[in-house]
Amino acid sequence: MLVKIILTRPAYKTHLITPPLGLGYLSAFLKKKAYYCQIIDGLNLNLTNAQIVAACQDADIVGVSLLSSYFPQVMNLCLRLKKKKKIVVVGGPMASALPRLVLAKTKADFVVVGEGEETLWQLVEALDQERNSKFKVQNSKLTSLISDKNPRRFSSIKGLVFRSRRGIVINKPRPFIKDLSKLPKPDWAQIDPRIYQKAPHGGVVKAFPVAPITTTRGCRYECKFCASPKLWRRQIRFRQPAEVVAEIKYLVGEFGVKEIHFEDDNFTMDRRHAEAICRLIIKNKIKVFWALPNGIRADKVDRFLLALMKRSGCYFVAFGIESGNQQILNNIAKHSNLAVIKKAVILAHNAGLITQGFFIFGLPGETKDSIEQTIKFAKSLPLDKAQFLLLDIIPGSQLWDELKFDQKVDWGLDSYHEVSWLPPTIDKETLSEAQGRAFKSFFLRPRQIWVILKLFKPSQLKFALKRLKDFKVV
Ligand code: B12
Ligand code: SF4
Repeated sequence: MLVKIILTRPAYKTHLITPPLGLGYLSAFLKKKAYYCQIIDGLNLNLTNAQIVAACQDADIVGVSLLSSYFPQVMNLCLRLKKKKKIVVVGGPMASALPRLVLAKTKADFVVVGEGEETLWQLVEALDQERNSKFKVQNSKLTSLISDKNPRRFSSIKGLVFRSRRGIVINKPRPFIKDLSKLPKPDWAQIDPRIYQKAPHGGVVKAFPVAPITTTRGCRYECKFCASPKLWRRQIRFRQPAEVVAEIKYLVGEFGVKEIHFEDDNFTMDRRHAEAICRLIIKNKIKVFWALPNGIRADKVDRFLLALMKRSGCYFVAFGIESGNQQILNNIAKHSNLAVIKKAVILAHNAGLITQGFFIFGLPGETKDSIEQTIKFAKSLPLDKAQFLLLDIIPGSQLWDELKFDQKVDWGLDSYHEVSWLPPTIDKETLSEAQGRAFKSFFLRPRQIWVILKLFKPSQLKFALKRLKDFKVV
């Protein structure tokens, strides 16, 4: 009997809605293994959890993707799905960082830690086999098995976490997929870039539709506020540049994609990798704009690479700068320095790229003075855009562990807009008002107003206004 898998994520308050690449990869992998898989993107379709549950009526297994900023919505969705006796699997960065907590709070049957493709597939196979062994002829729904599941069938699946009669079982971690070429390209038909709102990552776009792509998995660095080091164990794997460019070609040809957003942790981590992709885009004469809205490290660019990026269609690059105070950069193990950052932003600006800087207030060691230094530093750079966020202690980050945040977290807080932890060096009022003040100080300058008017398309103005309100600029 056919196993029907639905992959989903709930709606939550955000101004960023992009095709869920992770779900696209999972769906493609399951389909390659001949399973029926459907993606219901509750966020893009703006569905209530009740509507998602109704749409999952015929599903045997429901997989839910989880980032920490929408944990309350995921808890609610999973509890509803469990009421309908679905087999529920939760995966994604937060599930990987806190599997026990996620299993307990969501009442899901399984949590998948890390890369999901192989683990989810093996789980589906195991569930299917379990059913076949128990219900040879008649029946029926996989769901009836779960209360009585045979732990041995699941204990060999690396990366899986589940409940058995003896308590929570955490299987061995799954080694990373060495060769990313083995993965089929995401199931683009189900996360069709054409049906996504005009509110992509980074806010700025030159042309729609926009498709997100990753060309690597992981990052070698160890910044304390970031989840990547724990998620990817500081290892990085690269896709073949030719395969990346073939995917871009496919997206342009089949889906009319006009712009690509590389969502790697650091697209330029390895110069040769980035360079090869640029050269292949040029060689294949692919007419596409591209951007780096997720931010790259400032020490990973040079004049020649930036010029090549521009020639191949890049028009926008964001830098993870974090602070204008060197001691704070040291405190968070950023391994970066202000002079290098300044040089990189100037080079990118001179190469004709639109530049954005990401800054975080409230990092360890933050004071009233360091906030002023950061604002001053941001304004001293030829940045077109800047984002000033309040530190969010995210599951999987070193800060989360150091501060023992499990016991302090308030899942209801608005991620990056509300103070979630207060460094002893600053008071809450100063920190809370810093974000709005920094945005105003940065953007309410004639050059920046002009830049914003130029950057946003009329069709995007609704989203731009929403963002300005979120960031307390207007
Ligand atoms: C694009 C992106 C976004 C996009 C879209 C996210 C999306 N769901 O598609 C947007 C801009 C919305 C976004 C927002 C945020 N992001 Co973000 N984002 C990314 C980014 C750059 C790429 C994501 C991606 O497509 N990866 C590629 C795919 C293949 O990987 P994946 O999605 O992780 O999926 C794999 C596994 O996680 C797993 N998996 C995922 N879902 C499921 C579901 C099931 C059922 C199973 C079994 C497995 C599974 O299997 C997949 C395939 O291997 C990552 C960094 C990165 N390079 O991964 C950060 C990252 C995911 N973001 C992160 C954060 C923190 C955020 C925020 C949620 C902030 C917050 N406080 O939590 C904000 C939200 C702000 C807001 N209010 O909206 C963290 C997540 C940490 C965490 N503990 O949750 C990351 C890892 C960055 C980092 N290094 O710290 N983000
Ligand atoms: S912030 Fe960037 S450089 Fe630092 S660990 Fe995370 S992904 Fe790597």
